[in-house]
Amino acid sequence: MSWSAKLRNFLQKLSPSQFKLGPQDYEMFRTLMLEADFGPYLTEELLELFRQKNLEIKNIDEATMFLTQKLRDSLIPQSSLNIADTPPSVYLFVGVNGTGKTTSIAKVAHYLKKKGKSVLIACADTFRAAAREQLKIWADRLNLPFIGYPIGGDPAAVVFDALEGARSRNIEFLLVDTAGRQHTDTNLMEELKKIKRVISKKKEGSPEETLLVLDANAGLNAINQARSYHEDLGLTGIIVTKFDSPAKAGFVFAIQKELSIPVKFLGVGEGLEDLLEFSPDIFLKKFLS
Ligand SMILES: Nc1nc2c(ncn2[C@@H]2O[C@H](COP(=O)(O)OP(=O)(O)OP(=O)(O)O)[C@@H](O)[C@H]2O)c(=O)[nH]1
Ligand SMILES: [Mg+2]
Repeated sequence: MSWSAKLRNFLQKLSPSQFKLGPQDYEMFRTLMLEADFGPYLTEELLELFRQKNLEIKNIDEATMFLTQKLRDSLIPQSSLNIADTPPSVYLFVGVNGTGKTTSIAKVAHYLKKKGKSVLIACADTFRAAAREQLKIWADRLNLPFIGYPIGGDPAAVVFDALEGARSRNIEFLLVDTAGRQHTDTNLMEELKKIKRVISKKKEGSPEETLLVLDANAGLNAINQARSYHEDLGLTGIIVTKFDSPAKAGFVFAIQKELSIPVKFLGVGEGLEDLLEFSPDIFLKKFLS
């Protein structure tokens, strides 16, 4: 059952003529919101708002409208990609294993290419041969240049060379794939910090985007991932993948509330075209469907 259906179900139990929530109702309400992965902060804020508004809300439709508006207000509006004054703009894709980084790189490359931009794809995942192969296949399909090192190579060195390559060929966008890693793995997070440092040292102000890729199915753990990655790397944006699955990615509300990181794209499938620019309306529509 969708969250909004559950919400409606719950509200319907209340007497329509005397629309007023008691302490027990608030507890049920709290559970409902935590179930939607809103996280404790937003949940308490919404409850408080509802409490203040309680007497003014006369029926279920009004209650639903009130909540929908509050949810919309808590989302950061559409935010475009950061572009470097001097090309290339460097976009670093990071995240835990299997969230959809490599696929998202292919989609973003396709998105930029359609806008007539030149793109270089670099593989800074030197752990798995398959990772390099996977990205290379996408680059070939897109007919875009690719740079990758053999297994065991230094991922920071790939980035160094890729930046040189992009500059010498006047390429506007450099998209860098990285190996998946748990936010709790200190050594691997240090490696990512190093990759980022190498980029910043070689090109001031870069990377223009450090994008955390989050799986819509991650639940509240997504908030921990975002918090840790943001602390270590300073994120500029989030891509929520697998938004085509039944998962509603309610954690987006919590992340935006706590960390104020914009969501730049939604991944809605495995194909190149399955990428949507984020907008609160699109997100809410699916969320409330
Ligand atoms: N349905 C759906 N599947 C997706 C989406 N994005 C990625 N996938 C699938 O998720 C799986 C993992 O995607 P990858 O792009 O390989 O993930 P990754 O983050 O690069 O994985 P690692 O490099 O191993 O950490 C693949 O089967 C993708 O096709 C999406 O938006 N929707
Ligand atoms: Mg990958």
